[in-house]
Amino acid sequence: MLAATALSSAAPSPGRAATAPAAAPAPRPLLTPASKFRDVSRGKPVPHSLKGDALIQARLTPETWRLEITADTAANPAFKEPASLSQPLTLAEGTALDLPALLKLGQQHGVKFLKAMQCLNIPTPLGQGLWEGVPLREVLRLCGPLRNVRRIYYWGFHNHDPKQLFQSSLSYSQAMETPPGELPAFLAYRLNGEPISLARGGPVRMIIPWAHGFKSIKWLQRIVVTNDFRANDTYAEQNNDPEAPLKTAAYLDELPAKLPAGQALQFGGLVLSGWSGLRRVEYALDRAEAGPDAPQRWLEARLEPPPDDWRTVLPAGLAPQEILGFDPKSGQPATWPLRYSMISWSAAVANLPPGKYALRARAVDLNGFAQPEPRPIQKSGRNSLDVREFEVA
Ligand SMILES: Nc1nc2c(c(=O)[nH]1)N[C@H]1C(S)=C(S)[C@@H](COP(=O)(O)O)O[C@H]1N2
Ligand SMILES: [Mo]
Repeated sequence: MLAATALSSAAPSPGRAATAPAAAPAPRPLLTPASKFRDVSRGKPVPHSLKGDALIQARLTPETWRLEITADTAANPAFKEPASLSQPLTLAEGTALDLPALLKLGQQHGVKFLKAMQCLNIPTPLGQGLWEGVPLREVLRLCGPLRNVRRIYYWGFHNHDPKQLFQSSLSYSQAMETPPGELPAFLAYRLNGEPISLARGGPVRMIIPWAHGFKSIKWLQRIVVTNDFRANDTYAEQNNDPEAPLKTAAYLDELPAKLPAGQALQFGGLVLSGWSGLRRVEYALDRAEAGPDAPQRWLEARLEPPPDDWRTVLPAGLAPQEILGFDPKSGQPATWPLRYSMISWSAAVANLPPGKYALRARAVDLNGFAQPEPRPIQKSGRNSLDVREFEVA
């Protein structure tokens, strides 16, 4: 372990400033431009590569988009009583929901919030957006009284090929009820103030605020209410926990492999506030020889504060008061970071003696659990500790 004097959280302290302090990493923009999200899309061809008539046939243009909502009536040993709904919305009967009708519903029931998109299986977040849409429960209400529904199944366009189906599900209660301060499951049609691009799953995609990306089905076209109590998620077939909520996790940016002696090391990354919230981010700097099992001295890093003026961050014309998770009076975020969103963190160390080092970072949640606790099973959401090795020469 290193001498305490070699370490400082935040900026190097004045008396021990490094001779050549490198600039602190600039915080990442809070909103990722739609085109800069990392893409996770199945399909051959991937739906967002379709063009012209193929796109129209796929009903993936704003004019042709339709959503069907039906009940699951196929014989099923898991049924106690088959589910039914009073008013199915179908293409055959010309009752399927179109985009103008969904947007109209949004004028009355629309929701907006910031959410990080994060894959259960990829170690870095895919992007963060301001998503807008209509709670799933309001869309289900269009179908009149539902009976014997225990789960909601949904999927998107998949080239009319059952083998390409990528589906997901929620319990009926998850769709209909929202605890205070929580965010509802919803059908999104805007991202960062713009219509959702085809690449991001538009015209309409499901967004499940508390979940990993696999619940947020893109190119949404079908909802089925069922009496089956089981999750049908395609992701469960690959040993993933289909009910896993977003994990609180810190991510460490790449570092230069070599650092001249006497220069301060500035570092940082992103931290995602998941299901269990975020208390702080910590880092530990050790001699590389010490190995991962050596006792580590964890020091607190600096978290990016909320912006002074949200109007410089949000799409034009949007007030923070309108966004879920913000205090409707003050326009300030009710928690920081906002639930299911990510911010930047940073720290610096000065005066490192020459040698090889290993830098680790972790998040500590609101229950006091340090990443990757309390659950070590990574197939319920990757949150293993990031390590970066470098040498001071
Ligand atoms: N229709 C459809 N929706 C999908 C997927 C898919 O392959 N097809 N991938 C899911 C997974 S696993 C993730 S992590 C997110 C990624 O969202 P993004 O591509 O907008 O970053 O989309 C989800 N929605
Ligand atoms: Mo994913």
